[in-house]
Amino acid sequence: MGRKKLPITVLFSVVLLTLAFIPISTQQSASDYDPWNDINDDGKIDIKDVASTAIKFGTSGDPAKNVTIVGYATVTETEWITIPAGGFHYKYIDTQGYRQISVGFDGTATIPFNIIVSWHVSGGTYQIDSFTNNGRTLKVYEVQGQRLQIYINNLNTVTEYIYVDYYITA
Ligand SMILES: [Ca+2]
Repeated sequence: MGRKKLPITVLFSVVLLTLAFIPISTQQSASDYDPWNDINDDGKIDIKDVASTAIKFGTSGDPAKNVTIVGYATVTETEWITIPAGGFHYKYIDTQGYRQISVGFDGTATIPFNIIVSWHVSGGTYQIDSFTNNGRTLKVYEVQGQRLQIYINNLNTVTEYIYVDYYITA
């Protein structure tokens, strides 16, 4: 056995001895399950979690934990947009940290709305889609940028309205 492994072995032995002296009356454990102690996330605290901690004994660093939040992982929003004759509207949706976005367009105009969708990344923007909308159009995109940029052009000679709704998933 190398000198380096000795402190871990000693610590491991102490942990095993401690476990041996925990009252057996509770059968499984002296306290309730705590997911923060379940190092390998297999739903039970056992010797594998103890071993994993023992290996890291003596190390130090930033205690902030990288976690996945369950629930609240989606964003839903709807908006009525008014666009004057011959005008346009830019809509920006922040998608940083999300996986997928679904965008719905609801508008009826004599001449359909002209819509251009782009991703904004730190280096600039790049177009991913271009279509006309008259009625309901639903688009689904995998997140490939920090924000989705939607350009809507009203080609009519009167003010038109379009309803935009979106749903972002983590
Ligand atoms: Ca475990």
